[in-house]
Amino acid sequence: TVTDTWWRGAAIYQVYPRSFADGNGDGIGDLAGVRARLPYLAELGIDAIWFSPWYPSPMADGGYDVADYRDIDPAFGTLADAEALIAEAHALGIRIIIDIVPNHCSDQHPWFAEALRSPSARKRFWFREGRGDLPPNDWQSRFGGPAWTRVPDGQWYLHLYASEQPDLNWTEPEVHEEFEDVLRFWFDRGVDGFRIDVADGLVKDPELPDVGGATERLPYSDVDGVHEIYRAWRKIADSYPDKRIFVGEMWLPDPERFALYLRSDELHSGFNFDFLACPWEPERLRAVIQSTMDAHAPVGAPATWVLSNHDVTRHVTRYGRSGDTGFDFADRRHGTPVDRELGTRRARAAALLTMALPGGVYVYQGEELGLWEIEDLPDELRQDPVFARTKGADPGRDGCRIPIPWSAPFGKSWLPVPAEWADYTVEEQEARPDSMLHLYRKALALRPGDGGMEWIDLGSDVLAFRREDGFCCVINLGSTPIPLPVHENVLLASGPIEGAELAPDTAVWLREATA
Ligand code: TEU
Ligand code: CA
Repeated sequence: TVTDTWWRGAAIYQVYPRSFADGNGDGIGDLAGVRARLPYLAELGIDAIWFSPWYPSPMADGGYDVADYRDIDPAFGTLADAEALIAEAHALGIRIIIDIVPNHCSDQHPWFAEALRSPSARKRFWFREGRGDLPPNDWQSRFGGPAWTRVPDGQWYLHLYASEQPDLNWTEPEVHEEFEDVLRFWFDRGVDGFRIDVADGLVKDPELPDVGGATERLPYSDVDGVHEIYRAWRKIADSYPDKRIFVGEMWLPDPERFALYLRSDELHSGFNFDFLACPWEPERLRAVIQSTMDAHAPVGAPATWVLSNHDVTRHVTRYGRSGDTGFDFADRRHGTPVDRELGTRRARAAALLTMALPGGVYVYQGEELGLWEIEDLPDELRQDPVFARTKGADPGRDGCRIPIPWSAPFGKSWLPVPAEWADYTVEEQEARPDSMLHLYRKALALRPGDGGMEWIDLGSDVLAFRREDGFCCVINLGSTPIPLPVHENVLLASGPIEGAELAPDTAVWLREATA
């Protein structure tokens, strides 16, 4: 059913197209593969799919280097395939959100090709003279190395990511017009919303000042003028029937600055990445949940909860690391041992935690199968530019982008599927009632709506809260079992319930008996 508020409590499933499902057996996921799996996603119980970029791309950054914003990469299919997919998803009650990448484009985009040919056509990008033989300023690429690359005639261009991803210059009206037109292009084709890549980064301080040692309020992140862009975009979304939405990707340290993007005339929601950096500790988790709720409440936007995505170490692995300190981008490097059984137990509990909280929840493909980070990929197979730009110091993000194991044996694929995943296939998990897949299905079916929450105090090692209609979630984060309140009915548990006790690293959903 179409409602105006569908997005507020939505469960949104992230498809990374290259790695989801391969319809034609060439080793690369594609739209035909997704269409064949729509019934799987409908049965899983999600409300929408977010597609990582599906546009024509040389794939220097897995499609986040877009060469044409109005078409589909031939490896994935055609525009007609996308239109059919949108229609089929809608028929199953699933909405479609697509990625838009407005901070930069591919160096193969016609605009950049033109800029390289003629210095007079460079104003859509950030071209500057260097300082002698040095780049124009000290900015570093988020993938490692300098954020500037020199072209043959001696000028330098800015790229906050790979050198194949030149940053667009949003002081140019033409850039605004182009992206507004791209929004309409896809809204006209039935897309329900956009995930905005690097949403905080579009506007730069035009002075391009050195950052020195600064780590906050950088001249290329969260610069005030960016809000004007989203006010214009919101008007476009609101001009369409049925509710069309934006979710912004903003990695900002300050929850109040983050909330500014969620004002009622800007974005509908934003990714809350706090869980990615939060270790599995009751005090820290409680604080993260509370600060998220506190930041969202004044702007009236729903919170969102994210455990994994295509950029970070999968959370089974994070939660299984000895001495888990939460993810940072160095996490991939520290290589401490992983207790996968522990990580899986916690991932099961974390699923019940995030799905019990008010607001929206994101499920990254494969998290419903309990997949973990593949850390031992041979270097020659690694494709993420992070690996090359850091000269291997950071292995990059390929380990969370391994294709989904639908059934064994596995065919060829652009990254190899480990043999061990034969025990974690969709087919295998369908047949096993205690599998992660069945836990996700039950949880998505039973999760509460988008009302408020109220903490219940069951001691410092326990996170417990109440939602509407007597729904409660209790998680034991301590190292010893805790008694379960006996008068309550168990709706779902992340692990076996022995007698009336909740084991460590286990979550339970209960319905309070009404007095
Ligand atoms: O990511 C934005 C971002 O800055 C980080 O998540 C980045 O991936 C990390 O610093 C690398 O270690 C978005 C996309 O999610 C990511 O996949 C793209 O690579 C990036 O933008 C550029 O488009
Ligand atoms: Ca294919």
